[in-house]
Amino acid sequence: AGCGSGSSEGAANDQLTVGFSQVGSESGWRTSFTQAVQAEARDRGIDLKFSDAQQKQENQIRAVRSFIAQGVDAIVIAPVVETGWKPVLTEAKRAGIPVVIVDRNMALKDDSLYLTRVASDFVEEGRKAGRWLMEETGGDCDIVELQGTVGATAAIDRMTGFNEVIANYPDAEIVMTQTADFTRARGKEIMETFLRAMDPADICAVWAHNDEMALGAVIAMKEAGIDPGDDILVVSVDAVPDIFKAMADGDTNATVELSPHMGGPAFDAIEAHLRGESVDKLISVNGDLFTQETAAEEYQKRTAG
Ligand code: GYE
Repeated sequence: AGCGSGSSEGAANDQLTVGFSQVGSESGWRTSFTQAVQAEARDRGIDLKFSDAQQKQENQIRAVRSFIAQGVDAIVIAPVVETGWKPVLTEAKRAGIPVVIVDRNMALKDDSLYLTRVASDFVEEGRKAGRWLMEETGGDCDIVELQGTVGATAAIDRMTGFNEVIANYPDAEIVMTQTADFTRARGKEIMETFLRAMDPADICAVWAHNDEMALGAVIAMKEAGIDPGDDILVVSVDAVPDIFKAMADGDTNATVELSPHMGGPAFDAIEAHLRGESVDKLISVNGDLFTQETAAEEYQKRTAG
């Protein structure tokens, strides 16, 4: 609303301004998520103030304070890590600005500090990856793990879900684990250190908390003369287009989808709240596991147009 000379004062005043503090651009999934939120805002005529935190919480806190100072109508935060949010959310609350948490979570005792959270069940994503791997290997598998960002819900919970499943299999074990910060470059580096630290023939699978790190690990394995997807299985989370290409090529084996379309539900909640309606405290999105079987077809679908 509110464009052109014919627009009434009312229409211009109606336009919502929303501040969005995003984690960064560490992964393909993150980029899709940013683009999806921006497209959704555009479709609704929302004025979106976008801020990229480059994976640093202090940048996010600064951005949120600046949104408060600008008097935005609402703030959407995709937090880097879980802890440390209470002070700035209290400031937003005092200013009467609703906050929606998207994607990763915040550790908050007081749920009046936010309006709602839009997220997937990261524990379940970890379980799905674990179940697939246990089925594939008959529960006999020495696993190396590439963890996401330390302190981030997506890393903590995916690890929890996966470990919960493999705990039921005495011959399945995480033999090495390290954070690679959700990036491809770090995924490659850490995989290289794993391959140096043990005999690659003893590694059954790579479990990566996101596709991006899995893709980095694939490069490391190829450079070491290993056939990823075959000599060493690879399972990850996100379902970005690149991983479907890798699966179609036989380089990785399975991924759990995480929808990047969380902007719509977040804006719905903000709009409902501003109309005076009540909003649920959690809005869930869910995804399935995909394998090589449908990868070529999925890749086509997801990259067409
Ligand atoms: O899986 C990863 C991104 O928080 C769920 O962050 C998100 C994760 C996602 O960098 O690719």
